Amino acid sequence: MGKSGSGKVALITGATGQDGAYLSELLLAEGYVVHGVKRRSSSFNTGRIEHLYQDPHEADQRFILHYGDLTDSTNLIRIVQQVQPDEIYNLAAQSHVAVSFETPEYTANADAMGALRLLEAIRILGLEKKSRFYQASTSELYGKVQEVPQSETTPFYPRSPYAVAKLYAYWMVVNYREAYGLHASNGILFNHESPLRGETFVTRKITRAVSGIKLGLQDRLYLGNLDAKRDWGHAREYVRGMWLMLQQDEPDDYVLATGETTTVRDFVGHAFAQVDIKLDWRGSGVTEQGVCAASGRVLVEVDPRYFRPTEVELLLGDASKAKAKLGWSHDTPWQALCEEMVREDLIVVAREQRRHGE
Ligand code: NDP
Ligand code: GDR
Repeated sequence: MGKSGSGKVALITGATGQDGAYLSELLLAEGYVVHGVKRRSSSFNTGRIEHLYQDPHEADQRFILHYGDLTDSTNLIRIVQQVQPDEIYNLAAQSHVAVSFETPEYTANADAMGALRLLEAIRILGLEKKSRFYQASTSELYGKVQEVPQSETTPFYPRSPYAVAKLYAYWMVVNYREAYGLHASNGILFNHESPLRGETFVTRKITRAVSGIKLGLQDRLYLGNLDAKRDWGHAREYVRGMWLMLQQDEPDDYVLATGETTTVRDFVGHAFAQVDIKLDWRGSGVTEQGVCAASGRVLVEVDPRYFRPTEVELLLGDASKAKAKLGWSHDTPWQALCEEMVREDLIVVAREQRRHGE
């Protein structure tokens, strides 16, 4: 596989996901040849990277997709062998915490064993000195609150099959670094969102619903735990941190976070305010409702089906290490992130409305 621009070749698993799309853009802009792994699916799953697509018949391709799956080790070994990557970003995962309670075994296979399969591929192919490795670790590792804010030294207490699977991957990365001298790093990333966020994560679910309600396509938004607190940043800024980790002389583990935490309820209120709807909150717990102050209409209702068997109540990250050692910073406060997501979803939902009307 040829080299151009920066002279580096990157392999991204999960290239079709939110972070994969932003990271692909960043690495292409940095002059990399980017290889992405995508899953076979019965419908198109490349919407987020359509703008990066290059006709495979073009000469000097810099963005190349391979079919693959984290549950298939022979496939992963073959791709790594073919690509000979300087950098591997393991972003692929069953990434939905609530879904992991429904599919714990699959989640372990993809999220825990998947990381191991890639680390082993590096070793089997003798690429320990060539291929640097980034693992998409998560603030979900902190789970039940042990310390606030959470940093690289805060003890882990995972609270979902997703988090337990990611805990295994985290320690495998540390172990392969220590045992075999791999340049392997964990990014312990707190929640990061964008207009490309999957539609079933809470921020995007909210901004889509606000747009649907504003445009008269949806009556009500049903949510689970409104008291949960998250440290929400912008995905575009977080993928830069992933890249910076692999540019360091030494591998290490880093928290990326904004240092501010917000309840789901406040995010909902701010999102509705963007379409000039002021919400009043009534009731509490399962009876809580968000009511339009002007019309008295109930727009938000709690539905216990969205509660999780075990919840992560509070995430608030301390990214001092990443700031000091990587020179990483974030610029987008959660309010601006929310505003951008509502703005984009008003466009997306109106387009869908026109398409359905045709
Ligand atoms: P997404 O859910 O948007 O993307 C996940 C990607 O993984 C998609 O490309 C998906 O493919 C792919 N994938 C899922 N299962 C498999 C599999 N078995 N084999 C191959 N590919 C698979 O996640 P994000 O982009 O938000 O997150 C990226 C990574 O970072 C994930 O590992 C996530 O767990 C982790 N993370 C995310 C945070 C966040 O706030 N966004 C915070 C901390 C960690 P398809 O498109 O076909 O579904
Ligand atoms: P999270 O993100 O679980 O933090 O994992 P999500 O947006 O799913 O939930 C955030 C919080 O909102 C509460 N919540 C709801 N969540 C969803 N999805 N749907 C609802 O209707 C709803 N109502 C309330 C949740 O209970 C939770 O407290 C994300 C993923 O990207 C992971 O892959 C990543 O590792 C972590 O962020 C950091």
